[in-house]
Amino acid sequence: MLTVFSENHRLHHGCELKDGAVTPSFESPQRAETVLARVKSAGLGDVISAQAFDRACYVAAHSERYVAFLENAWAEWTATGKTHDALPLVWPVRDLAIDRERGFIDGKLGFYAMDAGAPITGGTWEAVRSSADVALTGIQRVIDGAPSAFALCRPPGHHAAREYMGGYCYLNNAAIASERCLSQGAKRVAVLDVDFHHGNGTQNIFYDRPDVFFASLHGDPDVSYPYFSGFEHERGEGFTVNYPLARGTAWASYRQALTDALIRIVAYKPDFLVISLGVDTFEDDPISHFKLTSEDFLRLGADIAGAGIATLFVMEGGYMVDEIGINAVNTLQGFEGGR
Ligand code: SP5
Ligand code: ZN
Repeated sequence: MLTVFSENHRLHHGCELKDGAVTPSFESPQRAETVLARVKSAGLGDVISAQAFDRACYVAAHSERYVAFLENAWAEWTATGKTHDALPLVWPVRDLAIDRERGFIDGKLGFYAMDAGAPITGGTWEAVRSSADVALTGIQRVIDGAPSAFALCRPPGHHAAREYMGGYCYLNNAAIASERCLSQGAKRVAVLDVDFHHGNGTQNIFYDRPDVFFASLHGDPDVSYPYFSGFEHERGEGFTVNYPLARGTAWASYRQALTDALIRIVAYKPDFLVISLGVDTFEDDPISHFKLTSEDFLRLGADIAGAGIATLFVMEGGYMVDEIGINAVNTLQGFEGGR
């Protein structure tokens, strides 16, 4: 399987708040390097660089004003004299909710963010757009006839909605790739999100859309980030399906939900399948609580292959342990073995 990669991911290394303290983010440059090293040592296939795509490809999944915010946020932040990472500190919740962008950067950060988990640094925009280009380059290969490809995206994307960032995500790489399929002639696309966390951003972008089916398997929002979405009753226009799973979920019960999701996806008859591939379902992931083993990721890939659909894998989460490389590549090799 072909892997698409961009060295520009290294330009983004931000901070995060953990239990109230500012620390280096778990979403670190080391993650993508660990996965890339495993792609090479496992002999998965060629690695190519991302091509640059038009900004209009990002705006297909996001609003114009949100993309403009991402492009300009660092310049507006540093114009106020600050040199450290930009984070939002105030949000327009409930009765304060307005739909009018604020003029000042501190107001814009709150307006365009769901949490304080997406810091903006001097290199963030370049890394973020390159990550989207990685997904676009990968999906173009699949559109052009490859049975599969791996977009080694960083930063990840599935928490990014049409108009807000959060959870380490800025542009929604999987959604941007899905929109590319449709603009290139596909009739229907399915997105299957197997990251530990609910793909709230992807759900938001496609919630009222019959041409994109979205399924997500994730930690129950009663106890897991992002807490406010991913419940079973969220069905959109009938093309969204959520599988909130209990703390401690291991392969046997995970597979039941996966099988149900894949049956629905096959019945939908999509032209392409986009997998939001987070490996934070691993038993030793530091921020999650599922119990998948490295061998289970081989089974995950083989089950996805059973759908028999041309597939783009888009890297999402998975943190802090060397096994993220093994687990991501096991999924891809399981897929190739299962075809
Ligand atoms: C792409 C992706 O996987 N984003 C995840 C963002 C999660 N951000 C907040 C996580 C808070 C988890 N706190 C649990 C602490 C366990 N010690
Ligand atoms: Zn995640």
